Amino acid sequence: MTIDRKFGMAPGGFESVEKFVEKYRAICEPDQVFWCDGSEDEKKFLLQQAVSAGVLEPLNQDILPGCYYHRSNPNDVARVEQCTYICTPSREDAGPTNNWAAPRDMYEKLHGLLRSSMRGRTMYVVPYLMGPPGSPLRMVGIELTDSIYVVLNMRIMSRMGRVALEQLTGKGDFNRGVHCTLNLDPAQRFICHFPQDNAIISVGSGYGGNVLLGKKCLALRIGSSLGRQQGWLAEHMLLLSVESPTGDKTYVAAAFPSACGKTNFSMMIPPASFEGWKVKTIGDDIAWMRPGKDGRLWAINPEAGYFGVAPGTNFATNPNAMRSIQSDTIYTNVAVTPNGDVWWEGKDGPVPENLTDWKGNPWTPQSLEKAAHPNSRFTAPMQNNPALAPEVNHPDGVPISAIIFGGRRATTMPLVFQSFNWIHGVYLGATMASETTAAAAGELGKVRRDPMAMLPFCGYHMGDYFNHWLNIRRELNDPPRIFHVNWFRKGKDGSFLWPGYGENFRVLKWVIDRCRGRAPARETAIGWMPRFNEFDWQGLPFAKSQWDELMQYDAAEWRRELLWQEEFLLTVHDRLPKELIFQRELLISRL
Ligand code: OXD
Ligand code: MN
Repeated sequence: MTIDRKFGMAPGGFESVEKFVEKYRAICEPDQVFWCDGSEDEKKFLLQQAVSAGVLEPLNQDILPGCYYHRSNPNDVARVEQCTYICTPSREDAGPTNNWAAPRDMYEKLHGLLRSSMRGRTMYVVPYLMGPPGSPLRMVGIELTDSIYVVLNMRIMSRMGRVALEQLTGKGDFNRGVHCTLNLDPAQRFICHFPQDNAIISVGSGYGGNVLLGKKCLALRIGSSLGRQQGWLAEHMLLLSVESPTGDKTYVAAAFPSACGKTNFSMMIPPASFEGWKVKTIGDDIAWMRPGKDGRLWAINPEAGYFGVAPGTNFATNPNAMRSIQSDTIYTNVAVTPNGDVWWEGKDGPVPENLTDWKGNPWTPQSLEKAAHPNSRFTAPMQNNPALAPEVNHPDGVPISAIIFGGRRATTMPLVFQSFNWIHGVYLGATMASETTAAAAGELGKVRRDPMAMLPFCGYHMGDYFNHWLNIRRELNDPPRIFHVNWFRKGKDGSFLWPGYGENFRVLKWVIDRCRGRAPARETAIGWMPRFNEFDWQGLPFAKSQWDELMQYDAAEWRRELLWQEEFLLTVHDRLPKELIFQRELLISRL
């Protein structure tokens, strides 16, 4: 059967889309080409196909209407940074923190792997739009893929189908993405970016972050590179709005590394004692930001769904996420109950007596392995989120008042402090560090430098990236204030000093009050900090001694921290802006 669907209309740039599809059809030789239009009928059809091919299993439709389950290959469960390449013409432009290959060599190798790779398979043509229609920052991508799982996830994560083609310009200005599962041999797994061609080729994986090309590949790696050329920022940041009881709204962006709570923070519900305060989600993972004509920094969420980490998500930690994943959600690598419900470590309620684990094996509470993979995920449409901000569809986005950087640090970093100014804030972002998580393959819990949470996602030289941040300041009359937070500091007994989750609203409120000139602070060597009695404690008994431990900056720890920051800064030294070297000197002298 050949399903060869075209669109009745011919939007601008459509010819070049056809040319691109034809080029890779000739290389990959699929049995059929399926053009996705994003319609409801098409969704029904694709779901049926996915179920009959065994790619998806329907979950219990009474409990989880429209929800499906997918199990990935156990060798393919996370992003693979070691297989991710930035293929710029010169190695220096990719910088020392990225893997690099010469574009010509990499195209040759990938086209070799792609040759005849889709025989007996379907090539899906997935047009997708990142950003609201009509936004000056919007981008169109075309992803060619042989994975129906990818198509159905892209349908949730982006504005997919006809709407994307309608946003094409006559210049054929779209991202060219090719994904082929191959045979999932890790030795033939390559996630490659060609920023100069606005192109991505991903082979040998079926895992989200490696294959949903709109997300990490386009929105961050290619996006950051285009942003540098065009004067905007593509960042690994959540976006939220905070509405006060008097109705004023403040917009905040926050960069935390993967699996460090961006989704939770973006969907936070303030503690009951903060009557009248509302937090609304704009995005949970990626922000595109540009200086507006008014001199403020304006941000959009390019995505349309959430690809969130399931373990630890429950009605106490993130009620809005739980409500978002009750329908029309694809679950990947969680555990399944005998009646077709889903389960993961840290879900509400008692641990079930019997489960099928993420590998498809029977599981009981006595089992030694985890039932759900630590990086198991849900893919849910943003419309499901009861706290979705209406501004998410505004083409111009929202004006940002505060940027928050944060890492997962058991020591050294206090709960919150504010930078003295933009350059100092860029220094805080540039020297950020965090413990590694299951979102990427590799050792867990190891502290590594992750500047602005962008280490795995910056599509060019990190030194140039810091410079770009400094240059953006020149376009802003009213720049966002910059803060650093750490929800994960531990006491001497190894337990967390801060309750986190909804209680993080107290920190968020201090941040907003600082931006609005409503909160005093104490100047310290590392930045502006709240005093115990300046923090809003209504409804939370919290000991002053614990606060002191949480907010302490220890001279010996900071000496170590400085040397370690230096080690990272040396790796990008050839392009490190001098402003950051001076910031380091100032910090040393203050300490
Ligand atoms: C993600 C990640 O999936 O950062 O968002 O790994
Ligand atoms: Mn992320």
